Amino acid sequence: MRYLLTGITGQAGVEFAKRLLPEHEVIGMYRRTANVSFGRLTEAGLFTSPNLRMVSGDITDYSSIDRIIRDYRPDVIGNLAAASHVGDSFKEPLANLQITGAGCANVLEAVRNNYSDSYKPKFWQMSSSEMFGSNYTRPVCYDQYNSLEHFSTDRVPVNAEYSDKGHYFDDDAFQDENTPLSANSPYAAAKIYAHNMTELYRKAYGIYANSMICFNFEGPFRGETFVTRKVTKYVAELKHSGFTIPKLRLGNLDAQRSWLAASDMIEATLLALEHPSDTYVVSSPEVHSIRELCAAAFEQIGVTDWMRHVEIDPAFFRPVEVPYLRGDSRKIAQLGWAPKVTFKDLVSEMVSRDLSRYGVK
Ligand code: G4F
Repeated sequence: MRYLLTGITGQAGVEFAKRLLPEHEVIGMYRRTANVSFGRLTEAGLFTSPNLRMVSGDITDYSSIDRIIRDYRPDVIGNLAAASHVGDSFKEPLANLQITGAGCANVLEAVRNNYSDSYKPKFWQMSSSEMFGSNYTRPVCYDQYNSLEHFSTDRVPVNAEYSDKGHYFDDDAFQDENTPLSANSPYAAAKIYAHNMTELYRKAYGIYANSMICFNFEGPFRGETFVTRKVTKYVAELKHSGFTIPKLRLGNLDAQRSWLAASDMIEATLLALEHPSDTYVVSSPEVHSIRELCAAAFEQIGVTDWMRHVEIDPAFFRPVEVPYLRGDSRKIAQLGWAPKVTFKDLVSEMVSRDLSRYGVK
């Protein structure tokens, strides 16, 4: 099989390449810039793989995608390209519209224009749980679970007391494929557009187009400005420095996410491609706050009073936050998928990799 991956240089691109390259050909689309970085691919030992062909193209440029599809005729096309930092999207909202939103439409349109009786590639869009914004679904009929109501965390008072479980929400509040979408960032608004176009191209043009609504997926190749990697890298640097570096500056510690291992997200995406085209939520069942993330990461270097090393910096608060994400992945689970990596093991793997990057045993 020949896969075309847009956004090959990002975390998802490298993780997909790692999984696919031993058996498949991968065409990796990257944007040619003065300082383009293949650091992740090189560190993962993939850059020299004979099955990897890097081609330059720009997600905002329809013609380059059309050319790549015509030249290489990939069997499967994954759109991983996005300006994926949610906080940054508030600073450059229009760039997000072009890259994250219109970029997906460019790929879909190129697929449509190349589709024929003899060429029917499969497409998937990396959609995001950020698209749910403040919305969640709750069962209102507890014993049957067949009566559901949609809520918004906007209704939660700002100074609401947290429950003794460490969070405000009931354990049965969740997001699934039927939870209404509502953007809390320019990034999410662009992702909603891309998701809608994916479903539309499936319905209107009969194109095979999956929308994978992925919750936060993490791993050692996560970018350093995302909160998991920011914490695990700091922890490694702290140990390396002999506990002498300045405090770690973080924003909202109470946001909660269903952190998922990138490897589990990949298995779900590849499994979905074996089935009729559809939309799936892909999430870990575990929900943890940033506080719990810090506790787990610092514990690995023997620090329990981690707050001593952290300073709250308002610069990292977002104008609008997504406070609570807990995915219900029953639909993809029915196809036989289940996440394998626990939150604890995920954080542990990320800290270990950062410790080894600093040469700390
Ligand atoms: O790590 P984050 O920046 O990820 P976020 O915003 O949840 O988005 C990630 O997951 C999405 C899927 O749900 C993807 F679509 C998206 O592309 C990206 O991969 O922030 C996680 C949480 C937020 O609530 C944020 O406010 O951590 C909070 N946070 C607290 N301090 C911080 C920080 N986030 C960052 N990046 N940096 C901080 O210092």
